Amino acid sequence: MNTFAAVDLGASSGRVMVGRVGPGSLSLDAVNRFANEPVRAGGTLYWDILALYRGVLEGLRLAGPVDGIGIDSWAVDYGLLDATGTLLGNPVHYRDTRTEGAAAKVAAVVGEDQLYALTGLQKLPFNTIYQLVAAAGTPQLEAARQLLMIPDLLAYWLTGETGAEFTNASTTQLLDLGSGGWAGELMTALGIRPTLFPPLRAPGTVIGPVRPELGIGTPDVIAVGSHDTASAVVGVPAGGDHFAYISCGTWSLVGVELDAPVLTEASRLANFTNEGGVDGTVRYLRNVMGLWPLQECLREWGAPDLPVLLREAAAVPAFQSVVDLDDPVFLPPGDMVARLTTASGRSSFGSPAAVVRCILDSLALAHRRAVRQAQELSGRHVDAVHIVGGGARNELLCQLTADACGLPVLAGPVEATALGNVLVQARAAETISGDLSALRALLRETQQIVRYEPRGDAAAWRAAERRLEG
Ligand code: LFR
Repeated sequence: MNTFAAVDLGASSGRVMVGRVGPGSLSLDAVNRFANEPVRAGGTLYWDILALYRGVLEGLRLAGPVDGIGIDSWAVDYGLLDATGTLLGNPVHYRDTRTEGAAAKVAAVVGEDQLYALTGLQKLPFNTIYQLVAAAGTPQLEAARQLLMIPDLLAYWLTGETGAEFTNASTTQLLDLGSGGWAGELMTALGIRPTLFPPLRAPGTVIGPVRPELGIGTPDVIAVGSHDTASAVVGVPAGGDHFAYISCGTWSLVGVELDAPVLTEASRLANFTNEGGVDGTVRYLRNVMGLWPLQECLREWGAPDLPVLLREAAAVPAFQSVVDLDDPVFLPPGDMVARLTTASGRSSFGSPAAVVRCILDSLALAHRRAVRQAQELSGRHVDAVHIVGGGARNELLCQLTADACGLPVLAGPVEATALGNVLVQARAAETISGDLSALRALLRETQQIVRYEPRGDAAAWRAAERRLEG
């Protein structure tokens, strides 16, 4: 039996978990949970990276002796280091509006179809490529000598080693899908210095031992699927290939796992992405707005009791209002109830429960659309939908998603990301062995999964979808 610490940073909270792994056994305990509270200063929205690092260090201290440490976080964001390796300012939050207009600047240099053929990525306004184009010419970027993605930055502080973990690097839209290396020519054409980017490292490689002066021992930091969604997909307890997954938290990442990318024009227009996964897999998926609108409403309402609100929402009649959650109008923080009200075409919702019902009906519809499109565009037929992450706890959402998709939903584990992180470390340390299907078999043996059968009225969901499209 070996022990591994998983550092998992999400957009609203971070945690350090300890996984105990042996052949046929896998358990996970949280040793530290901490809020991730972005800060707006001087008009820019930043991540509070030092508060996150403090939470990580405290968690690693509480974890005690471990056989490895793996770090994952949300994607696309980065810190810049100067020539001495010092962080140049706080990393900017991907929801900051600085990227407005950047996509047009990129499109003027490289066509959107060419960019898709090269990188396979969906166009999200906050991809690293657009953030760097938006930051062009700033003294900070001029002074930068290295760019480290968030998990790589934390690994650098822990070990002194720099590098770019592959799955997360694939979300920058600066990776060449064909060669699997950095897209140097693309960078140069856009005025982005290729020398900023450190060499790539594959999930499962040892980054280096923790520096002794940190006082937490000297376990190895091991590269995992450092994009949280890459680790979450490892943590999907599916048997076989015919499944769709929804990694559901702040975002819903909805898709299928493939061996090769889908680069058709239809795929590009549907904004499906081909992110790099663990073991050479492709995360073929679409970003759906997820629980973010609900999280923002809860913040606005002063954090009411969610289980009570969800029970009330379950009693609200379905489809009173549906909105298109894919609309970028919902991306930034603040005023979420007002934005939902405008989008719904109503003068008011009348109650928080009605707002919540609107969000969950709309999210289930968005899940339905993405699961269908993933199958049509990839040719992969699915016969079940796995929901992992915090959303797996939301019974109403799981049931509505089963109803909307007309497929069974298998919900759990909630901590799929940390489990995926731990499993990749355990395999690298040779505590366990096998391919992704062997890792998933271990998850099925050890983790609780709740099954929701589709109920009711397929015609009502079709009608709701048409209402949204019309
Ligand atoms: C989920 C996630 C998504 C990515 C978004 C922004 O936490 O990593 O996969 O598109 O956050 O980084």
